[in-house]
Amino acid sequence: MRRARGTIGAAMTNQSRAIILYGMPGSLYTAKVRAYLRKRRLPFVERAPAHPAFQEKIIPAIGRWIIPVIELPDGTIIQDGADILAHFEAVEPIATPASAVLEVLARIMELFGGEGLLRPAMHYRWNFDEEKLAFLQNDFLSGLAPRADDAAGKAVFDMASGRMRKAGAAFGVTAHSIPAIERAYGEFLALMNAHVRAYPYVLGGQPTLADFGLVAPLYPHLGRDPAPARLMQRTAPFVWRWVERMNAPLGEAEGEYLEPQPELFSPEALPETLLALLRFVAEDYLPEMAAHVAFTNAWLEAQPGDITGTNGLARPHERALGMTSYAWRGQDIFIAIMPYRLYLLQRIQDAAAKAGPADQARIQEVLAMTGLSALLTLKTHRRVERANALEVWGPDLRAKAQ
Ligand SMILES: N[C@@H](CCC(=O)N[C@@H](CS)C(=O)NCC(=O)O)C(=O)O
Repeated sequence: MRRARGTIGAAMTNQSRAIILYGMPGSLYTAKVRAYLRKRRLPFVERAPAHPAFQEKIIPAIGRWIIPVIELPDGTIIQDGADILAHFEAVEPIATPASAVLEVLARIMELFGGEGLLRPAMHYRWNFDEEKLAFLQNDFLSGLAPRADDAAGKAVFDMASGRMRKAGAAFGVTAHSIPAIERAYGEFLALMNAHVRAYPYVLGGQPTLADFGLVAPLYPHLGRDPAPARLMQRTAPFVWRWVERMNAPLGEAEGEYLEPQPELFSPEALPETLLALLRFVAEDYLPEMAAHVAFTNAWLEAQPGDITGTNGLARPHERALGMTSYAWRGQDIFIAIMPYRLYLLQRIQDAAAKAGPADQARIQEVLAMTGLSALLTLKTHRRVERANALEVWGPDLRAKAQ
């Protein structure tokens, strides 16, 4: 007994030196960070945002309610999935391929995963109430107000879920677009299923930014929520298993790939199943990024004063510039324009720009083969930067060029 108590005591001391992850089981961007910390075997404790320290310390530090947030043992606080991963990748990369060709592909799938799959994520989360409203309510309340009584809990859930239902509309989920969303997601699942049937991860034997981006919607919304989880198990069982694998430390969930796996694919020999996924991204998501860049450039043009270092909007925490429509799979859909997506797009372009000549040629070849060449040329007149855990505009690049 004494020994056991000692062990627990030691574990708790270790916990006080662990990273703290503020997040929720059903949160999309938390899933990216949690999977990364687990794969990397970094000790962490997950705290619900209902924890008093979130109110007392985190919100004042970052200025708004948002998850995921990590607090490092030295007190450093970081918000944003991509920035959290970048923090650890700067120490020693585990998810950023050494090959620039693969890095570009990883970052494309990271963008598509976290941002391009929001339509099916929001649709399958919020449009199956009969089957899952009780599940969602429990899930939300356990993160937001675990001690609330029924009436207070219902009020908290109604407010939070109302916000999220509105967000779905801002990503283009409407009665009109739902049939195409379901068809497109079905196509995606079939392609991803074929790929991970043969390989444990998107770029081969190791998880990269591609997998961490994709797990963001594919675990909490699409692989864990009742109705879409069954759809995934039934129609794409290898994707479901990949989701499970993404939540395990590296080495613990690859047993079915009997042969030793190459760390990552050779950029010269990319499997057809991967190229098919990239072609899907070109068809499904490239038009949305083109709409983002076109809208943003017109918006930047229309700004009267210097917006450098700010988001140019009335409130510093606003995350959308406005709404626009564009043609997606033969129908006009209406979407919010989010500078955060440009931030991730820039990272693809930066990875391509720093590549040597042979890699640049191969990057262009692969992107041309998959219909994604425009990803390298779609640029806004100002870069999106991050300051104080918010997206802000960098200097006007045209002014500098003149
Ligand atoms: N770019 C951010 C997005 C984070 C985000 O949107 N988090 C959601 C939960 S998954 C949230 O906190 N939403 C609260 C709100 O918008 O009020 C990241 O990657 O961390």
